Amino acid sequence: MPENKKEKSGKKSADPASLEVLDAVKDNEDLDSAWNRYDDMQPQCEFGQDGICCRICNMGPCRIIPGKSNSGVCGATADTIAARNLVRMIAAGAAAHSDHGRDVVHTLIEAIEGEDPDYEVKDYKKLKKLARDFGVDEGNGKKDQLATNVADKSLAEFGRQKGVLTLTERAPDERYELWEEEGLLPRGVDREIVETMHRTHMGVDTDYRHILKQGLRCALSDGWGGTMIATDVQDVLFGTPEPLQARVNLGVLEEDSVNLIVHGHEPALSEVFVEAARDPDLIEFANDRGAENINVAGICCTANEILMRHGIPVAGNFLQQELAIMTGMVELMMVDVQCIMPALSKTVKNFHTDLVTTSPKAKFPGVEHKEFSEESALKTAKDIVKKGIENFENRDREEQTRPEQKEVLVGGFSSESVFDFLGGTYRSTYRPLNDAIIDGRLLGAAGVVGCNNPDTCHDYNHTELAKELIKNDVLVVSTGCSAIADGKAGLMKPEVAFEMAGEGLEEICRAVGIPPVLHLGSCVDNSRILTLLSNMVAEGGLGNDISELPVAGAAPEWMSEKAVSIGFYFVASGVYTLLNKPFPVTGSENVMDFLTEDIEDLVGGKFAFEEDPKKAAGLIIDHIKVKREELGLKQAMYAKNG
Ligand code: SF4
Ligand code: MSK
Repeated sequence: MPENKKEKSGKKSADPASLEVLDAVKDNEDLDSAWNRYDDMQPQCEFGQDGICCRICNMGPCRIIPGKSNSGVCGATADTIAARNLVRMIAAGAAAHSDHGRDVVHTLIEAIEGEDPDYEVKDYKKLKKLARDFGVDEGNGKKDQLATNVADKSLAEFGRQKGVLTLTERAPDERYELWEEEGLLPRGVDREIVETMHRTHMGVDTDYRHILKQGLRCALSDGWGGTMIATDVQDVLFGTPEPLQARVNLGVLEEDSVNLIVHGHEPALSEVFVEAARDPDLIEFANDRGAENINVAGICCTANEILMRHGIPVAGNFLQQELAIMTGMVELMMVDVQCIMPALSKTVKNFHTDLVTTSPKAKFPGVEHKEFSEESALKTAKDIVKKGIENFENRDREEQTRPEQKEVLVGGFSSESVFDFLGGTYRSTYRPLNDAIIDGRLLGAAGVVGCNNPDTCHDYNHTELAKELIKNDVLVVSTGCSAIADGKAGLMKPEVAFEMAGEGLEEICRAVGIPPVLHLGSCVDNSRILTLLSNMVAEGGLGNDISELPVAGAAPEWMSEKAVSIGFYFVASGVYTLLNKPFPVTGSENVMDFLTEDIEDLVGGKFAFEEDPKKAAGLIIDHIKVKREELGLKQAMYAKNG
């Protein structure tokens, strides 16, 4: 069994609320959790961990055993097999993000063309910016015409067969030219995913470098295509987030209110769900049933979406989805797509919680399905809210566990609003940020993102890494479950900078009132980080390409295929990217060398793997210092960063 933080710390989670719930249910033999199931799974298959098993054709399954079977039946080597497996993970991750993006565009179309639609364009400025970036005709100047043109263009981007994804032009010129030279400029995401699957079919692409290059291109079509369109169109439809305050952790569940949880990724239904829960008739219905109010809270990235735009409380991140139900306080959990544990359907059988699936793409056996469509979104949302209210009387107050822990956070940052804050009185500008890096008040910046995984003490790596970075004057931006972990740990309160940040970062946080860790949103909002990096280059003074910036990325508790795609699009964009555990390719020395060394010559970014968050922070800081030196910047202003 691999060494991990769970063994070292002896804890399943760094989060006291999660530990409290796990402790409360530990004697219930009918209940299990991701942690128990992970333990039951030990030892995990080493061939799988090393990425050297192949079952893509029926001559297999094959596994590489050095000295016995050095290749598959077809002759595929460990290098080929590991590379193929990895890029298939990228294709699946890119598909998940991008299908999400496509659905958001369909919601935009409903907003424009629907009869009595439940959606409208909320950010016209962003719509115009997107139209300009897409080079689309502004039509008759009317909002609907412009939105139609943007929606048509966005949809066409997904299946783009020829040419290049338009939004890659947001990257610095040098980056774009590098992608062009290396044959990495992506076409439409559908096209890249299909080609990735084709190339990794039995008997097609055999050269691991060539396979991995296609992985990079596929990931770029996600980051600068499907994912970026998802974020931008969501901002157009639901509004670009602005800084706001919210609460986070299981303590947001309320004793006297109907607790409804939304979990998954796509905000189209959860946006109207929030609206439905504020409906006076439904609140009155809840009051009649003995509840004081209707309390909507979120899990995972759906949580981040409605937190960012409405300040809706977050109940928890990925590993807390089962725990929320185990509190016995949740009347209903509504789920859509991605990161929803199949185990939920069994967990709810032990509690009064109703589980409802909503996406046409995701049903669970034995679980009620109330299908969402844009045409009847509000009606569906109201039906689900009502169902949750009706379940309020079934809560067993004797059996519930009520964790007290909840933290305050300031979230709602975007690539636009962060830098309004940082000093752009008359216009958004990255000048103050770049200047802070140039004069050494900030050492640099890091994006810490991604999932939880029971192979690592829950939240520990996220929070320890962030603490270590801010202590060393590295501004942290965060998304996904990592952002939720940091929020729970109190790292998203401006005042935490006074206790935990280095002197330079503290000075900036004090001057502009921001926390040292900025919540940038959900997993698709990693595209905000790409935009932010491009804007930093465009502002000037920090080189001509993303790879020159004193920045890094990290996913210190990663688990999903989406995280693999995200890691690859960051590296392909020139970012040094650190993961706690390697990708499942360790059975191929060549593939490992390519990812941690050779890839840097190709794209300027590379991967590093380090499980200990303090050592990981050290690697990031060393990398940032090298970049500063290469830029000829004086080292950081404050002695400890010297
Ligand atoms: Fe085995 Fe080759 Fe078939 Fe893979 S493609 S299962 S290595 S024979
Ligand atoms: S939800 S992809 S566990 S970050 Fe986006 Fe969290 Fe990872 Fe899912």
